[in-house]
Amino acid sequence: MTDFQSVHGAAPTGVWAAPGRVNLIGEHTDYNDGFVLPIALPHATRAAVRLRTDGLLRLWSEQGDGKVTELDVAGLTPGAVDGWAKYPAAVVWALREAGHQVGGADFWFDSDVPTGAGLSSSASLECVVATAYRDLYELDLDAAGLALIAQRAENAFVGVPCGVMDQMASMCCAEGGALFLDTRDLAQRQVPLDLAGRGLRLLVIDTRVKHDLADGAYAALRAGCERAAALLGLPALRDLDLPGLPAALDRLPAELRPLVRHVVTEDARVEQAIALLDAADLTGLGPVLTAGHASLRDDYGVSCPETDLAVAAAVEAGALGARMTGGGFGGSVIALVDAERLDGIAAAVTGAFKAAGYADPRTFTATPAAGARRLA
Ligand code: GAF
Repeated sequence: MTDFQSVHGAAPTGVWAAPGRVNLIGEHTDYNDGFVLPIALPHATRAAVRLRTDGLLRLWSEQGDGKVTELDVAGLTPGAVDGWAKYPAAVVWALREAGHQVGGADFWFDSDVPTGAGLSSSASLECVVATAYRDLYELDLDAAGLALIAQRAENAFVGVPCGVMDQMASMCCAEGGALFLDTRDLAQRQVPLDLAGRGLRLLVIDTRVKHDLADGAYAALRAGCERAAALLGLPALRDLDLPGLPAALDRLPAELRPLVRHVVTEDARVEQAIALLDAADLTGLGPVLTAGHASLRDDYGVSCPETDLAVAAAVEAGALGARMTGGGFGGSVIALVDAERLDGIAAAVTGAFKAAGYADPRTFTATPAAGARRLA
């Protein structure tokens, strides 16, 4: 492993970390002004940083190609930076675009957030840069403000029209809890999630089917939701509730109905999950997760054979519930399981993948970890 000093020739000023996430429930609701319920993963991107006075951004990653990427912050333009370096560059660009007087820096990155697994590795990279810059440049931005900068970076510089969930999760989650977030006004509540105390585990199954949100499918879904809201005369699909759903569906063209049904029922599932967690009924969460997966598969169309198989195999082997997490089109599945059944369920999923001729999934358990922070 290379360290900051050997890459950049001096000691860093500090070290920061920002985590990846899994979302418990509330998928494809964030760009509809709806509710989400993510936890931060123990997996994080770490950055050692030292500011520069010459306006250069010099970026090096343990997971990169062994070369320093050098960029002039004044010349940063959307679309002009390729590969992983576009994420840190995007955040510096977004900060400057928002009027913050920030310049260059030397960065050393190291991440154990799996990439392309739907676990928000890019948001963790954006958020660690945003947090380090906030501290080093003493910017007047709170965690939610930094999340909005990181989202703007991803939307306008990287070119992915994502909602704000991943950046808010990476910035605002707290150890031991899930983040109940209203994406309309960013009102948030930390909801205790003592899985271990209840003899439960959250199994994460990375199907290793790489998802790529920049490929257009995500943007098309988002556009479909916005068109449906406009046809219904609503600011966003968030403004439709379960009782109003049947009449609203009647007013929409057939191709938009399943999208709307997913978003409205998914917001209701988040509220159901919150009620269960508030009542300390963690096992009751299981069927809500599985219902969420069925909706993403049958109505929203963002699951894939591998995520469907992981969910089916986990539930058949005794999981209390399971669903894909994140944007979909591959990526990861979460399964809520009794601790003593964890190994058996992981083995059953791996066995089902083998039998289907799929690559071995990567499995690990997730405990709710802390959001972005300074380490040293
Ligand atoms: C991706 C996006 F980045 C999020 O904003 C969210 O829409 C999610 O997909 C689906 O819930 O992770």
